[in-house]
Amino acid sequence: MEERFSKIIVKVGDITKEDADAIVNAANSSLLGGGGVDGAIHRAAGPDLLTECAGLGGCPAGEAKTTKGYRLPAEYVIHTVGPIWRGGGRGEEKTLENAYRNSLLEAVRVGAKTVAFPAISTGVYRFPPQRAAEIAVSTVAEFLGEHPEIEQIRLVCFSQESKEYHEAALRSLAGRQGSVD
Ligand code: AR6
Repeated sequence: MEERFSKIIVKVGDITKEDADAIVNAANSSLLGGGGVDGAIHRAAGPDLLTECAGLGGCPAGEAKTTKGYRLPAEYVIHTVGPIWRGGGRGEEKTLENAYRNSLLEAVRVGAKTVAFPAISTGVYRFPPQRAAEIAVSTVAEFLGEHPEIEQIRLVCFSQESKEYHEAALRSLAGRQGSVD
């Protein structure tokens, strides 16, 4: 398999436990905390994370901003905001792609070489999880092709079903690229 695909790890886990250089938070545009993975990250990082987030002035959907990781094993938290699914006709797919891509640009900017992502938008924001997994895998694979300095991207799924969607997307993409490269 091409090297960039072998840099993508798909696993089931709790992202707050990941010892990556940076973990990505599926936040909302206020960046002031919430439920789901956002709540878990704030609980594990401690209150200093909220204090730093409060000074960032929010974040539009598809963009990303970085803070320190405080009590987390990760050095940085990259906060991104995925799209709220409203049927697919409002640019949701492009916004999700932008959330992955801009998070990775933040990782490059701060020098993070290992980055862990949750399945952005697939919880409270209701993005269909199979399509979200395809976008996650294709966007991070493309980015790895452009940025060899990133050593590993972990797609940390919260269920076995989510893991299977990501694995299938990775197999399908690696198979397709393998036949043309
Ligand atoms: N580790 C990894 N994945 C997790 C964890 C965890 N500890 N906890 C949940 N997930 P969601 P969204 C999964 O709802 O859809 C917040 O309130 C979860 O199973 O956290 O982008 C924000 O403040 C799902 O697959 O994020 C926003 O208001 C994925 O993480 C809103 O939710 C994303 O689910 C963002 O919604």
